[in-house]
Amino acid sequence: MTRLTDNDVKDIPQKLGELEEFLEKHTGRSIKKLACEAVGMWEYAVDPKEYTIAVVPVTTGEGVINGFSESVKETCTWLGFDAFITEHTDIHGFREATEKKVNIIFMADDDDFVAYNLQARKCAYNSMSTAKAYLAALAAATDLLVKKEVLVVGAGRVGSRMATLLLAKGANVTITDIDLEKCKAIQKEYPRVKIAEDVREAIRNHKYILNASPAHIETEDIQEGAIISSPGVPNTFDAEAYKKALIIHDPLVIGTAAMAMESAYFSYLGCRK
Ligand code: 2YC
Repeated sequence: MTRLTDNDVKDIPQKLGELEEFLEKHTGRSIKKLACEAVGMWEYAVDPKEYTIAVVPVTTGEGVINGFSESVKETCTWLGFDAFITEHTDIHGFREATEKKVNIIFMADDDDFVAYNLQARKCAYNSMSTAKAYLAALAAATDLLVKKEVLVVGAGRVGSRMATLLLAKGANVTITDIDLEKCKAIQKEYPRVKIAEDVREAIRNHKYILNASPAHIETEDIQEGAIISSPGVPNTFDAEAYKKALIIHDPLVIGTAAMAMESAYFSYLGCRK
């Protein structure tokens, strides 16, 4: 999993308004509405004010990313949740959250990023929620995906989820990755998924692209008027690329918003294992 840097997240809280305006303009959705649509929930099924969310900083592995917990907390607050960052980190922070009887705990180490709903005893996962959210953004920006040729760049956790979700939306899906074996594994499971062996040629041939890879997409390969929904970090699109195409990107907010809505929705659905 690609790890965010302090620089990626440092100004997320003060840029939430700008992201919301961008999404309203290009997808017709607020961050909250897009997140709800992504996870298949009715926007008014849950009242975020009724949910308390604790964000627990985790110091394992490569350690805390400055601004990460703040960005997660501010995203949840933006959605209307009562969110805070625990005073303590790691297990002590987890304990603090449980003692404060929160509904949802957000935690991320170097391998996983989850939103655990204590009442429903169920997790929302960043890779799945992000895949759904960026797919919903592409669908909203292109009116409908049925029968459209969509390219998924990257056959990792997010990309493979995007490919299967796209099939369910009736799109014609092509997947590409420098690691052909990953593409073949997906095609084995979902024979309708086409494989493009030449990544750059695939990008030149597609107007609709879901970018789930950290790899750089060359501006010269991007079609005029392309729509690229891109959770991939680092975001290496240059000004020229933003002129040629509609590029929907943010390093953390849209995925986190989908996690928060999905996790809260588990309570509404009365999930009980
Ligand atoms: O600050 C902290 O608590 C750190 N332990 C957070 C580490 C997050 C590592 N994961 C990532 O940077 C990426 C994000 C794009 C979301 C999922 N993985």
